[in-house]
Amino acid sequence: GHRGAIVWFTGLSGAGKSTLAHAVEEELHRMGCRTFVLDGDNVRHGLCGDLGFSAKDREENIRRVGEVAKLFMEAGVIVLTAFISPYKADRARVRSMVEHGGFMEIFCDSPVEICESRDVKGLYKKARAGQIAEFTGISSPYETPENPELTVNTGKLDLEASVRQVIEAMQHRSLI
Ligand code: GGZ
Repeated sequence: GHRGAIVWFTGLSGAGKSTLAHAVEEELHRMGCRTFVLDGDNVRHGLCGDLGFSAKDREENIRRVGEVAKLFMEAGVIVLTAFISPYKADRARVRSMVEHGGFMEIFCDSPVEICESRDVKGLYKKARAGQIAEFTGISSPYETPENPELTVNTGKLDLEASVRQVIEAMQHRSLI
């Protein structure tokens, strides 16, 4: 068996957080782990449907996600969260809610130039055109993690190699 934990992916829009979290989840399932992925797709429409992208709303978004992740963790689940979570203070607050060792911050490191050149959803183009205000990396800040448990170079690595790095880091920390 395994204990509950929070694996917190942070990085720019288009850095591959959600894709990586879901791929890691698949691998964890193969290993017999109980997991749950929280990301914008299942949170920003419901639980956080009243929130936008101002600094204050992002703070509240991350606070709620942190509280929900903690509940799942207490139920013994390995929670994988995929949110930009651009502010250091907000990430630190979630970390401080979790007992030592149960929280892993994973920085999905892909430079804004690469995220923008891929622009999978066309959001960077809209942000440049002024159609989306306060867009992270363009007109809203992203505070790079200083001491993440792991940095994955998602701008360069393929998905399989990225998954392997996360799984190895989790094993190294005895989470699995
Ligand atoms: C950043 C935005 C914005 C703005 C809409 N800034 O690539 P996506 O589409 O699927 O991921 C982004 C998602 C970010 O939501 P989070 O909940 O992760 O943000 S935070 O942690 O900062 O609260 C993007 C879309 O929402 N999106 N407007 N202005 N991303």
